[in-house]
Amino acid sequence: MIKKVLIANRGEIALRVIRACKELGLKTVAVHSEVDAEALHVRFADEAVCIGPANPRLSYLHVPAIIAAAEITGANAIHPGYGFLSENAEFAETAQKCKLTWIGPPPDAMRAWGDKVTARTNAARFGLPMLPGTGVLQSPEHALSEARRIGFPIILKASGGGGGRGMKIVRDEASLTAAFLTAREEAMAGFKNPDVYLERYVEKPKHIEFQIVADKHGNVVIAGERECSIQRRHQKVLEEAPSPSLSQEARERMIVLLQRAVRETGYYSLGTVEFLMDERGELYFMEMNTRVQVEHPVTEMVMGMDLVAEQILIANGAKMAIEQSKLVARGHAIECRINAEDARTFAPSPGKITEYHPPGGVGIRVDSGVYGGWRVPPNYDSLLAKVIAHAPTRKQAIARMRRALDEFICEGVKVNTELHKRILDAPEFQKGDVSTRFLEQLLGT
Ligand code: MV4
Repeated sequence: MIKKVLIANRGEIALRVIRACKELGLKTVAVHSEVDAEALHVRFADEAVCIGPANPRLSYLHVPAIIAAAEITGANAIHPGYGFLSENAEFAETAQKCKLTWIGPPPDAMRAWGDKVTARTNAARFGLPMLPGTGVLQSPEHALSEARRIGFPIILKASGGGGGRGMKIVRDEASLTAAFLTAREEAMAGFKNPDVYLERYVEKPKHIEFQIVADKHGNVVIAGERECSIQRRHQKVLEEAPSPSLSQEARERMIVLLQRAVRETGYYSLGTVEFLMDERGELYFMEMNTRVQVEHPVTEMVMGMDLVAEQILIANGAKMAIEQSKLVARGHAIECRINAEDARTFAPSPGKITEYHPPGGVGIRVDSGVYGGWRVPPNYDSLLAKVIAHAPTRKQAIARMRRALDEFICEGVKVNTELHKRILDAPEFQKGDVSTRFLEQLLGT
């Protein structure tokens, strides 16, 4: 039985996990780097252990230090949050060997979905809709014959990549060989795996992802989908649930397919299946993320569930109480990621927060890891807080978010609240018809 959870993360997600643990009556252990000694997750955990210097390789990514911290404090479970070690199957396996309950999926499943070529094979086997594409490309000649079969433009992707890393768009035969060879080299350098594959390229896709919740007893629910098209350089900026672009018929069809696929694989814990939607409204499998996502609160708000609590209970072997038929989105939720960054250059803006006043009021939730007087360190990503607005309709959720952003006070560091207001005010956004190109169009870049 899980009694004490070590949270191998920092910032708002560490706090989010601590909150779930407290409500479940579990003790919590925070780990932190030297520059995070005064961070909020350290203050709110029952115990805290300093695991190394600011450099994440020597602290939040340093497996022996994290395992030792669990040992010293008597923690018997590990929650990895998102980022850092959350999708590292070796870390999950090491934790299990050390008799720590891994609050996540089976390590073998993490490994299989983490390899994008294997993931494609699995998704196709379960009957998920796929873009025309290939397995591992063996040579420039192989790449060329496959690209001709599929038709240009194509996109080369690294099997070890994901989340937009290691991709190359190729528009004609003449550029393919060079692109293939460079892609292999970059994949080897970046992911220690030279394998690349190709897919038909979709010019102006939408990004829609489905939330999986599955227990160890074969119970699987799909907690609807999120619209995540508003992003910059593969960093999501604003997400919503449900997606304004998905018909109820398409949603129901995908839920049936995913439920069967997840049940057949024996996958458990949380998971997110990412799809591209093309200009014709067709969905295609992209990748599966085997962790809790930054944007999970929009699903929680519309579904009225605590995904992190479910994840912990599932790791503990509990049978899920939720039924698919009861999971109908109630209203609409929008999340704005508040980053410490320069409005013009998007460069990180670390420093001391001199004044901090998060919004509140009906239908507003703020998940944040900061407070007034705290110094935002320059060593980690720039996410300070997530503002989530929940309302009966999308239009009301937009108005509520606009009001909340007007209340948001954060002085001392630069924040991106004005960017969010521009998005909310854009007619295309208000129509609910935005692609992954929306933000570059809005910014004129
Ligand atoms: C694509 C694509 C177009 N066609 N695949 C980027 C993240 C990774 N999960 C997949 N990505 C893409 N794959 C094909 N065949 C365009 C993207 C893409 C993208 C996808 C989702 C959200 C934002 C994106 C931004 C640029 C490119």
